[in-house]
Amino acid sequence: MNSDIFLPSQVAWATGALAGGPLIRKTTRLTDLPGIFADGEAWRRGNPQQSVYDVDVLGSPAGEGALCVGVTHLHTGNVGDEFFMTRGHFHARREQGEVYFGLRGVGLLLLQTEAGDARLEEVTAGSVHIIPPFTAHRLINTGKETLSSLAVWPVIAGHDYAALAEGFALRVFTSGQGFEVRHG
Ligand code: PAN
Ligand code: ZN
Repeated sequence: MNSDIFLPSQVAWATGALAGGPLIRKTTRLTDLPGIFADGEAWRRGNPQQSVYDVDVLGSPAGEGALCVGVTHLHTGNVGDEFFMTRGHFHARREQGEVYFGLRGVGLLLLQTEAGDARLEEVTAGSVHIIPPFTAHRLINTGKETLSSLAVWPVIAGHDYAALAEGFALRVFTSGQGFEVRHG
């Protein structure tokens, strides 16, 4: 009798598709991202209903010590010359870190300290990103396909979006076949 053995949830590494458990999906559309992109006119001209990214989260863990597992699917596209990106946030509990894993596509993980120092890490299938405590984070899709990234974070971390109302210190724009990083 194997009645004590449960089938766990599954992630398909090639696509980031999660299966085998209660899943909550949150879609963030262009209309949900006012003031995020540098070119406000281009943002207004875009289709407000266009999905920029979907986040699938497994289950609803609760309480100190519990971990959330989620996959972000950041679609390809741009607003003006700026690549699609997530809103980005600090954790409300600033001391809580997170781990991101690249699964599909190519892009950048923008990290920024509370002092405003920013840096970028390349995200590719198999990349591992340890987001330290006290560090804001945002994904940017610089590629031609959806960028999918698995994340694990403490449920108590919470999300503080307001602290970045002024935006991050770096922005990433299209440049020929590649990208260009600009300050401010
Ligand atoms: C991720 C992010 C996800 C969406 O699960 O929440 O990529 O980005 P925004 O929350 O900035 O819209 C995470 O970092 N959780 O803590
Ligand atoms: Zn986070």
